[in-house]
Amino acid sequence: MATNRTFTMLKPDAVENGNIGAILELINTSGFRIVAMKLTQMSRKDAETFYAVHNERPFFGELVEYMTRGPIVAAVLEKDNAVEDFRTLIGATNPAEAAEGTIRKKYAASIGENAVHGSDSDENAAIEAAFHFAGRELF
Ligand code: 3AN
Repeated sequence: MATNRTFTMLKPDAVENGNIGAILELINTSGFRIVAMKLTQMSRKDAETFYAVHNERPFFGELVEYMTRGPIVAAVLEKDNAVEDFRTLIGATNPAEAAEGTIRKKYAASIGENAVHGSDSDENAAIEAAFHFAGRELF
């Protein structure tokens, strides 16, 4: 995958709260091109694998429950400097610390349910995109 791509999930709370459209609008107007997208639901095994890096953390069980409780929107986004610019657009992990205008400031309720995921490196963006999408689903 090119280094100008990142991977995102609009998490179950964002979908439940009817915020898919508003968040995609922010993504588009911030200059990201959607190159892949689907509504899907993670199984327990999917979530445990996707978040394996956190499996020793005290919130791991809660994180897996949350991420599997309903559908998510998975997407791959393209833009110059995509990973860093998207992390800026989503804001801090804890919405209480997220900057004004960020997606988490606007749409996230708590550190545990924070509306949206953004890859933290080009390497992880490629791994996460490949977890959810086949090559032929990327445009
Ligand atoms: P980010 O999503 O900003 O990259 P990470 O990778 O540190 O943050 O955490 C992954 C996910 O784990 C977060 N999006 C959040 O849902 C959950 N999480 C992180 N820290 C906590 C915490 N202290 N308590 C509960 N859930 C957390």
